[in-house]
Amino acid sequence: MPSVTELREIYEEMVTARRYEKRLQEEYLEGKQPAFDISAGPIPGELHLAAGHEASAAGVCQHLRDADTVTAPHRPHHIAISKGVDLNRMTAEIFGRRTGLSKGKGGHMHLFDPDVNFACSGIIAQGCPPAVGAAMAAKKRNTDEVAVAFLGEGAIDQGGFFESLNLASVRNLPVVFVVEDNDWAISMPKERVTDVSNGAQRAEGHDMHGVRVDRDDAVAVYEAAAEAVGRARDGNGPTILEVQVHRRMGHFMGDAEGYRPDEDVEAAEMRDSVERLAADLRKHGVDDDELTAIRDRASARVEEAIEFAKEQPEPDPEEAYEDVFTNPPAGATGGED
Ligand SMILES: Cc1ncc(C[n+]2csc(CCOP(=O)(O)OP(=O)(O)O)c2C)c(N)n1
Repeated sequence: MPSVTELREIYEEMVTARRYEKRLQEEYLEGKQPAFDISAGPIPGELHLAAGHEASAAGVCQHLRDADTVTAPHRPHHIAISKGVDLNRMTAEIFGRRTGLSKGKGGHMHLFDPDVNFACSGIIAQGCPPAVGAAMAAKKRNTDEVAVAFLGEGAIDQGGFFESLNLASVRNLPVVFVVEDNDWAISMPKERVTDVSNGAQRAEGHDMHGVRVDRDDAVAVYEAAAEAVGRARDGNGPTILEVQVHRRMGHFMGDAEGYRPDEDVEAAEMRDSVERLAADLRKHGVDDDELTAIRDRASARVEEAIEFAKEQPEPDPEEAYEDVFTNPPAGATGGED
C-alpha cells in the first residue's frame, strides 16, 4: 500500500497530466476549426490524448528512478509526466519549437529525454525492443536498473512484442511490459481482434509472470507494479502487467467517434481514476483544501510550461536536414550507382 505521501504524489502527477492535456486540447483547437485543418494552429499534426489512462503511468512510475528506462507509445504525455520528463521542453516540442526535446522536429509522438531515459514512438509496440535492449544493457553493466515498455492492448499482437517477450524471458531481463487496455485500437474494439481478454495471459507462453489489474485504480496499479518492478530489480525477470484504463476521448483530436456507442463513452466518464484517488485521499485524512492546493500547483506548472513553449523560437528552416536521416545523406555528392 502506498504511503499517504506517495498517494499525494501520485494524485499530483495524475492531476497534472489531466490538466496538461485539457490545456493542450484548447491550444490544439485554435485555428483548426470550423473545417478541421490538421496543419493549422500552434500545435500542427496529430494529437493523441491520454485522459483516463493516468492511473497506470502514475502507479508504475512511482517505483522508477531517473536511471530506469521507459518507452511509451503514441499516447505518451501521462507517462512522460510520471517519468519526470522536463515539462517545459516537452511542451516546446509539442508546439514544434527549436528548444523542444527533439528541436521541434518530432512533435508529440517523438519525445526523447535522455536525462530521465524516456523515449516514445508513433509506431505501435516499437518501444518493446528498445526497452529489452536497455534491460539487457542494465544487466550486463551489473546495475539494478529496470526498463518499462508501455503499449496499448491494440499493439500486443505485433511481432515485435512477441520477440521482445521471448528475449526478455530467455535472458531473464529486468523489464516490465505495461499494457494499457482501453478496449479500443482506434475504432477497433478488442473483442473483434482477440479471444484472450486478459492480455497478461500471453506471459504464460513465455514462462514469465503476467498480471492484470482489472480496474482503473492507481493504488491497485501501484501494488501490482511494486511486485513487477521489484522482481525485475531483484534479478528475477520480466513481467507483463496489463492495466484496465478508459479512453475518455477520441483516438486522436478530431476523431468524431461515430463507431463508439454512447454507453461506452459514458462508462469511461463514470470511472474516473482521478476522482477515485481523491476519494481515497479524503479517507486518509487529506482535506479538500489540500487537494485544492495540489490541483492549483499542478495548474500553475502546466501554465508555466505552455507559456514557456509559446515564447520559444521556431526552428530555422535551414536546420531541417540536421539530426535526421536523409537520402542521399546530407553533403553527399553522388555515388557510382
Ligand atoms: C506498426 C503500426 N501499425 C499501425 C499503426 C497505426 N495505429 C496508430 S494507433 C493504432 C491503434 C493503437 O491502439 P492501442 O495500442 O490499443 O493504443 P491506444 O491508441 O488505444 O492507446 C494503430 C493501429 C501504427 N502506428 N503502427
